[in-house]
Amino acid sequence: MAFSGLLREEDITAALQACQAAGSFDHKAFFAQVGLASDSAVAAEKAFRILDRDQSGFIEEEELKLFLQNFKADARVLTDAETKAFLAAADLDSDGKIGAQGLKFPRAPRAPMGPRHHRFP
Ligand SMILES: [Ca+2]
Repeated sequence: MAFSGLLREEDITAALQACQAAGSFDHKAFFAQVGLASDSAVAAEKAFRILDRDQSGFIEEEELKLFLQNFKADARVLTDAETKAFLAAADLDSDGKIGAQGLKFPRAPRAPMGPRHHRFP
Protein backbone atom coordinates (compact mmCIF):
# COMPACT_ATOMS: atom_id res chain seq x y z
CA MET A 1 0.00 0.00 0.00
CA ALA A 2 1.36 3.34 -0.99
CA PHE A 3 0.24 6.72 -2.18
CA SER A 4 0.51 6.01 -5.88
CA GLY A 5 -3.00 5.87 -7.31
CA LEU A 6 -4.27 8.15 -4.53
CA LEU A 7 -2.39 11.24 -5.68
CA ARG A 8 -1.64 12.67 -9.07
CA GLU A 9 1.40 10.99 -10.59
CA GLU A 10 2.77 14.30 -11.92
CA ASP A 11 2.46 15.93 -8.48
CA ILE A 12 4.41 13.08 -6.91
CA THR A 13 7.10 13.33 -9.57
CA ALA A 14 7.41 17.11 -9.13
CA ALA A 15 7.50 16.89 -5.34
CA LEU A 16 10.17 14.18 -5.41
CA GLN A 17 12.23 16.17 -7.88
CA ALA A 18 12.09 19.23 -5.65
CA CYS A 19 13.72 17.37 -2.77
CA GLN A 20 16.08 15.19 -4.78
CA ALA A 21 19.17 16.72 -3.19
CA ALA A 22 20.04 15.33 0.23
CA GLY A 23 19.12 17.88 2.89
CA SER A 24 16.50 19.67 0.81
CA PHE A 25 13.44 17.84 2.15
CA ASP A 26 10.84 19.95 3.92
CA HIS A 27 7.77 18.01 4.95
CA LYS A 28 5.41 20.97 4.78
CA ALA A 29 6.50 21.92 1.29
CA PHE A 30 6.36 18.28 0.26
CA PHE A 31 2.81 17.75 1.55
CA ALA A 32 1.65 20.89 -0.23
CA GLN A 33 3.34 19.95 -3.46
CA VAL A 34 2.11 16.41 -3.56
CA GLY A 35 -1.46 17.51 -2.85
CA LEU A 36 -1.83 16.29 0.72
CA ALA A 37 -3.82 19.10 2.29
CA SER A 38 -6.15 19.16 5.26
CA ASP A 39 -9.17 18.75 3.00
CA SER A 40 -7.64 16.51 0.35
CA ALA A 41 -9.14 13.22 -0.73
CA VAL A 42 -6.45 11.38 1.21
CA ALA A 43 -7.18 12.04 4.86
CA ALA A 44 -4.34 12.27 7.35
CA GLU A 45 -5.58 9.07 9.02
CA LYS A 46 -5.29 7.15 5.80
CA ALA A 47 -1.84 8.55 5.11
CA PHE A 48 -0.82 7.61 8.63
CA ARG A 49 -1.79 4.00 8.04
CA ILE A 50 0.34 3.95 4.91
CA LEU A 51 3.35 5.45 6.65
CA ASP A 52 2.99 3.17 9.67
CA ARG A 53 4.39 0.22 7.74
CA ASP A 54 4.35 -2.28 10.58
CA GLN A 55 0.94 -1.10 11.85
CA SER A 56 2.35 -0.41 15.29
CA GLY A 57 0.16 2.66 15.72
CA PHE A 58 3.19 4.93 15.51
CA ILE A 59 5.50 6.16 12.79
CA GLU A 60 8.92 5.33 14.14
CA GLU A 61 12.16 6.95 13.03
CA GLU A 62 13.00 4.00 10.78
CA GLU A 63 9.65 4.29 9.00
CA LEU A 64 10.01 8.03 8.68
CA LYS A 65 13.36 7.58 6.99
CA LEU A 66 11.61 5.67 4.22
CA PHE A 67 8.96 8.39 3.91
CA LEU A 68 9.65 9.25 0.27
CA GLN A 69 9.57 5.60 -0.77
CA ASN A 70 5.87 5.47 0.08
CA PHE A 71 5.41 7.78 -2.87
CA LYS A 72 7.87 6.12 -5.23
CA ALA A 73 9.68 2.90 -4.51
CA ASP A 74 13.05 4.08 -5.79
CA ALA A 75 12.99 7.48 -4.07
CA ARG A 76 15.89 8.28 -1.74
CA VAL A 77 15.78 7.75 2.01
CA LEU A 78 15.74 10.86 4.19
CA THR A 79 19.00 11.90 5.79
CA ASP A 80 19.30 11.62 9.57
CA ALA A 81 18.96 15.39 9.89
CA GLU A 82 15.84 15.47 7.70
CA THR A 83 14.32 12.56 9.60
CA LYS A 84 15.00 14.22 12.94
CA ALA A 85 13.58 17.57 11.81
CA PHE A 86 10.44 15.88 10.49
CA LEU A 87 10.14 13.85 13.68
CA ALA A 88 10.64 16.88 15.90
CA ALA A 89 7.88 18.74 14.05
CA ALA A 90 5.35 15.92 14.33
CA ASP A 91 6.29 14.16 17.57
CA LEU A 92 3.85 16.01 19.79
CA ASP A 93 4.57 14.15 23.03
CA SER A 94 8.33 13.79 22.45
CA ASP A 95 8.39 10.01 22.71
CA GLY A 96 10.59 9.64 19.65
CA LYS A 97 7.84 8.52 17.29
CA ILE A 98 4.84 10.07 15.59
CA GLY A 99 1.39 9.27 16.94
CA ALA A 100 -1.83 9.50 14.94
CA GLN A 101 -2.37 13.11 16.07
CA GLY A 102 1.05 14.20 14.90
CA LEU A 103 0.47 13.90 11.19
CA LYS A 104 -1.04 17.15 10.02
CA PHE A 105 -1.48 18.38 6.49
CA PRO A 106 -1.31 22.03 5.54
CA ARG A 107 -4.51 23.86 4.72
CA ALA A 108 -5.23 23.84 1.01
CA PRO A 109 -4.80 27.18 -0.73
CA ARG A 110 -8.10 29.02 -1.00
CA ALA A 111 -9.91 28.98 -4.30
CA PRO A 112 -9.86 32.43 -5.91
CA MET A 113 -13.66 32.66 -5.72
CA GLY A 114 -14.26 33.49 -2.06
CA PRO A 115 -16.96 35.59 -0.39
CA ARG A 116 -15.36 38.68 -1.91
CA HIS A 117 -16.63 37.56 -5.27
CA HIS A 118 -20.17 38.51 -4.30
CA ARG A 119 -19.28 42.11 -3.58
CA PHE A 120 -18.59 42.73 -7.24
CA PRO A 121 -21.42 41.16 -9.16
CA1 LIG B 1 5.23 1.79 13.04
